[in-house]
Amino acid sequence: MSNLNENKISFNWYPGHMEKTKRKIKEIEGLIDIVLELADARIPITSRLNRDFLTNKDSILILTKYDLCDKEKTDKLVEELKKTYKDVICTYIGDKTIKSKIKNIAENILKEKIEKRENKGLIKRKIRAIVVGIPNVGKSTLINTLCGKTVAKAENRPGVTRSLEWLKISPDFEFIDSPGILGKKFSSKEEAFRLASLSSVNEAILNYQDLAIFIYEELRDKYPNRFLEFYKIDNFTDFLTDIEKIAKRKGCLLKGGVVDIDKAYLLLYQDFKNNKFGKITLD
Ligand SMILES: Nc1nc2c(ncn2[C@@H]2O[C@H](COP(=O)(O)OP(=O)(O)OP(=O)(O)O)[C@@H](O)[C@H]2O)c(=O)[nH]1
Ligand SMILES: [Mg+2]
Repeated sequence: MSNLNENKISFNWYPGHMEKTKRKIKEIEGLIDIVLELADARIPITSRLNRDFLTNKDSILILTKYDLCDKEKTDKLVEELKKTYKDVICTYIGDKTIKSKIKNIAENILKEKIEKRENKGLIKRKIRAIVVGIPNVGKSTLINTLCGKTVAKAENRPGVTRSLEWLKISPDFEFIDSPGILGKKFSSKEEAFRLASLSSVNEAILNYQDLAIFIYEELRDKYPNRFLEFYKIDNFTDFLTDIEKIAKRKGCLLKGGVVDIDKAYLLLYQDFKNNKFGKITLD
């Protein structure tokens, strides 16, 4: 049974710049050869864009943060996703093969188009690739890797990239970096909380109690031993009992030794966000 209060999870985060981004992408759609859609390897299904733009373009799905995921689970989902995309690849920071992989796949997909241009006697031009995905998934980081130097600002919070940016440093590609996009509405509370727990939703709108309940339940159901071992708890009782135990163990206390429950909620979220429970896949 879930402790989550359905009435409290009404948050939606859809700032104006997301709508603007979609509009701007539609305006330049004709210039784009290929879409690199990024999703988080820990939530490969939930973190995909439900796109109503760039629908006629060839797309490669690139799962980032593969270093943080539960590979056995994610690899199974990759096989499923291959039915929907031209190709699906996984990557991580420091992946030395990603550059050649993307180049080969893109050239292969665009072979006919490139040959047509050559046959018309047009000069060879770089492949124009747009990188899209939810906030904080690693779009700017990937572009920096592919360009071999820092050309785009990347930080661990959503909403770092604010506008479409053409980056022309790579010898083979012109990349367009784009601000993160989410759907107008989350389709379920699980979707909303999975995205929020992995830092794709602005922290300012989060209710840490709800988030802590969600994380507690996900770990209890999917990775119970890791949770128990990390907080040195013998077994699961219920959320309130267990969060109080954590609060006491971790010194989340107010004056007079009273449990600081809000601090404990925040601690659980931060431990989760900082990958303290090992490699996980929630989808
Ligand atoms: N562990 C790990 N961290 C990653 C990976 N890719 C990106 N990151 C981190 O994720 C955070 C967000 O990266 P960005 O490249 O800024 O993400 P973005 O999609 O451009 O984000 P917005 O512009 O805010 O939408 C940064 O702290 C990166 O270092 C990865 O493969 N593995
Ligand atoms: Mg960015």
